[in-house]
Amino acid sequence: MTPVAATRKVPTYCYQCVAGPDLLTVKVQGGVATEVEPNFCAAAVHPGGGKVCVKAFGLIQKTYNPNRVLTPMKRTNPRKGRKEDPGFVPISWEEALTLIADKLNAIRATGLTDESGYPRVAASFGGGGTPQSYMGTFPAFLAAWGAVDMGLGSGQGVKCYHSEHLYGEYWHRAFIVSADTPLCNYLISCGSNIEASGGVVGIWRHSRARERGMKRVQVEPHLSITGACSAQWVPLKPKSDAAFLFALIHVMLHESPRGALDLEFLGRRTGSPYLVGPHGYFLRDRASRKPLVWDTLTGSARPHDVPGIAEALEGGYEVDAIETGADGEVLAEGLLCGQTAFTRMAQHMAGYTPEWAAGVCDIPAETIRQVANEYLEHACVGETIEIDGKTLPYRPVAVTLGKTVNNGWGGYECCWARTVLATLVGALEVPGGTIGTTVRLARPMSQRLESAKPGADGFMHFQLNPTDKEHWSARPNIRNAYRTMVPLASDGPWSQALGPTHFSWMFLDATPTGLPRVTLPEVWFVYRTNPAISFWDTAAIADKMARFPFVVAFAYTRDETNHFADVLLPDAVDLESLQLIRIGGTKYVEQFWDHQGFALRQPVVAPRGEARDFTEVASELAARTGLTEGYVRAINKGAAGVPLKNEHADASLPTDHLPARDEIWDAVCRAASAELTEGAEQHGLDWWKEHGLATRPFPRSEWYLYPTMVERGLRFELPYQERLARVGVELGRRLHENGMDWWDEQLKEYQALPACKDFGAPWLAVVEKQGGSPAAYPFWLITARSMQYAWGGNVGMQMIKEVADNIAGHRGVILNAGTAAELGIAEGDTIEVATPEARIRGRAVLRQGIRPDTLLAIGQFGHWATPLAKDFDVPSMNALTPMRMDLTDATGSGADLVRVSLKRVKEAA
Ligand SMILES: Nc1nc2c(c(=O)[nH]1)N[C@H]1C(S)=C(S)[C@@H](COP(=O)(O)OP(=O)(O)OC[C@H]3O[C@@H](n4cnc5c(=O)[nH]c(N)nc54)[C@H](O)[C@@H]3O)O[C@H]1N2
Ligand SMILES: Nc1nc2c(c(=O)[nH]1)N[C@H]1C(S)=C(S)[C@@H](COP(=O)(O)OP(=O)(O)OC[C@H]3O[C@@H](n4cnc5c(=O)[nH]c(N)nc54)[C@H](O)[C@@H]3O)O[C@H]1N2
Ligand code: SF4
Ligand SMILES: [Mo]
Repeated sequence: MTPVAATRKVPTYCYQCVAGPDLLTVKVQGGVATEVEPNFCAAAVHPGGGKVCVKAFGLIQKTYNPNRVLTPMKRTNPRKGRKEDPGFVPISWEEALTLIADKLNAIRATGLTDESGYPRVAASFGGGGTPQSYMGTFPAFLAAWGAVDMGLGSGQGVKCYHSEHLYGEYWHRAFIVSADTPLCNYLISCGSNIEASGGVVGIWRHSRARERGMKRVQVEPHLSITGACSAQWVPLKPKSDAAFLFALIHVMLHESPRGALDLEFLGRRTGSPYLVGPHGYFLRDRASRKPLVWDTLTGSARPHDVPGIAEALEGGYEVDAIETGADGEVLAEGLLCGQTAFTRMAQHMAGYTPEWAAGVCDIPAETIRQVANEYLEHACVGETIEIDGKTLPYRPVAVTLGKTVNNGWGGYECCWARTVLATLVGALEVPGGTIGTTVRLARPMSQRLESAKPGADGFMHFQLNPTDKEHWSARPNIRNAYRTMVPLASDGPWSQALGPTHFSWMFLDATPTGLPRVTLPEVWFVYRTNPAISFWDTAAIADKMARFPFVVAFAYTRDETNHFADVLLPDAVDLESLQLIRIGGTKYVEQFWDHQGFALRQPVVAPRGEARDFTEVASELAARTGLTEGYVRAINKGAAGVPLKNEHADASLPTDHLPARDEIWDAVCRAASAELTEGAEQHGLDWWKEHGLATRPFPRSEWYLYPTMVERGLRFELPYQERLARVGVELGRRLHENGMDWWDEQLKEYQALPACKDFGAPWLAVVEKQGGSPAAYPFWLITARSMQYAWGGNVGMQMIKEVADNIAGHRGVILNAGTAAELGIAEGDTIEVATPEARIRGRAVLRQGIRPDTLLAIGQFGHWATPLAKDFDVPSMNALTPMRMDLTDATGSGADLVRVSLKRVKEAA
């Protein structure tokens, strides 16, 4: 018996899904973790009351999972393949690290990049950046190493919130867009499944808002858990959200009085009054080249930033101006006819009536009008609210988009429409409205508002990848060619993972004209990602992995990706290792705090077996590759999350020797304390271990970008995308100059005012290209989150499965009960869902709450190597979704849906 005195409660954090981090305490008895509890001490500062979700309660089982990899292993079977047994045998850390260091040192001797110019070392991390909160100082090792290809993707990015990431950040510093839920009264949620995906904080905020009377309208083909607890469900056809949103704009522009809109916001805070010339570009002042507006006070055209003008929002004017297009070409000069961008938009939207949309998205025109009018009625145009002593606009209406709406064809149009809907009533970045969470492409990354720096034409600066002749990058730095192909992906630390990451896989066998031949990385590090399950066309991905010469996988259990590894390294998992991270401020999914600071993850229990802390592994690799100095320098510069030297303290580590793990984190802790308290405190690791977190207030007014825009005299770059139209023409020229015509369909997406199309059509066309007849594949197969699972990251835990299996839909493929009756399918029957190229089988789960033409495969299952999960017998849509150029949009993303056939193959037992 363990004496009661040996019971401790240890504070730590959970960041198993992107909706975190959240805070918990773990009860430890006699050195064994026995219970997870909320961190009640953090209840006052954490926006979810210091609570965690069921996934965090799974951490105890995660630690003691009998299927963990607990020693380093090496492959003994040189043949790699899904059907090949890797023949992993335990080896010592010494042997494992020597194997890896030998490969790395050989690379350093030959050169970091290969004959194509691509890094010989690649590294892939999964789930939306969450691994970074678990991998200690590994980023410092990568920084010391030099060129690394971090763009061999899994499902994150291109299957995720991709258009939102790129456009959201471009327009309003919103890597993720959220409603200002605590104040919002009317929310249109297009496939944002927040009750499953929003984490503790999101769910808490939404439940309070609904209790308060916020009306949430859930627009999606299947009645998700979020739809089920919304006021209204609008079951539209998959991939038709743009039509729905365009029709909402139409109603507001063409069926509502102008006075219902926020004319002042449009005129002052957006590019709406800018005059657009005959060629579609802004009309500019001949001398200063600034865009012109029509000043109603003087009755003349004036540059947009002249003080004291009153911009005309609508109309056409003849003005003396210059119109310049791509590559600085002068298209027209002299007396030119210009119309305001707003007028252009109004004309552009004239045809997108609710009746037109009804035919596309299968929602009655009257429902569309009802939603548009309710949105306007709730917008409170003209009202203000006081926050932190500042008077701000109050616009309690918002639109949010979920993952399939957000990426692939139609993603741009949906993001544009959503953001225009906010600007029409002045609800962008103001209390109650549509707001951003954080930045990942703009800098500085830790200060969202600070990143809103003045740029050209009165808009915010955004570092687009250059498209001019001199600076366009003809030679990509990594295999997915984000710098060459995707101006909006920018070129920061996150850009590689936000490029078209499927290209790295697709182009291995056939690199299209103009790009250097895509090569296999010589060493590939993988951690907390499982592309063989989470990406598209998973069978082909697995085959390609089998050709990688040397794969080092940090392994928690065996899985479908580390099945192809050469070396498995057991990392000390969540409750066994050490790291300090930033918490609070504003962060996705709905983490909006009134505090900010740091939290520590600490070894609650000793690592099991030979599992090692990531920081120790990173230090060893640095030492064995002769990179100690650069590694420590990177840590000093902030690669462990906090620069060790700031204006208040200097906790820098000497670079002449390798510091021990605790020495590193002690320094990080002291720098963090100093930063937080402006030098008043410099608590070390022991203090943080005891307290777990420290915060200081974060002003709520900083949730909103609007005050910064006003302060800096900036306008939101909406509705008219003049810059992007120009960039598209330039990119097209550069590509064509290099014989690259395979991006022409994507180039059409660069439009100043996007046209709405049938965005489902490309998927139907693919059926034909695969040799099928569209009529034989009448169903859409879509996917949705499960609240209990974090992607496929915790599928190996019996306790999580037990909870999830009590929630409808987890055991098979969901289909409409009426459809099932027509096809003679009963609950539990084995069904086959197929494309012309692949098929999956699973149990039929019958529901009323799904469109008759839609099937749903929840989560990402279909595992064949992960212990426990491989026996679930639940299929994955990823075996059916192809990876193709014609399903890739201009930002380089695709979407998680596919056209399929359906038949019964076996009666339920
Ligand atoms: N069908 C379908 N596919 C999807 C999606 C979908 O909705 N449906 N969503 C897509 C999206 S949006 C995303 S972001 C991606 C996410 O996809 P990925 O980032 O690839 O995530 P996972 O599949 O969860 O892979 C995580 C892996 O890490 C392992 N792991 C868990 N904990 C630890 C640990 O402590 N240490 C180590 N070493 N390994 C650990 C798990 O065993 C698992 O193999 O998936 C995409 N794929
Ligand atoms: N518990 C948990 N939370 C998570 C994650 C997790 O794995 N587990 N993953 C995190 C990550 S990386 C992400 S990207 C987010 C994803 O967060 P969400 O986007 O909120 O999540 P999903 O449930 O995948 O979104 C799918 C919803 O979109 C609907 N849908 C599918 N196709 C369409 C369409 O064409 N139009 C419309 N309107 N709706 C459609 C589906 O019916 C479903 O309800 O969740 C994050 N939070
Ligand atoms: S919502 Fe995500 S980060 Fe928060 S406790 Fe649950 S799994 Fe952990
Ligand atoms: Mo994601």
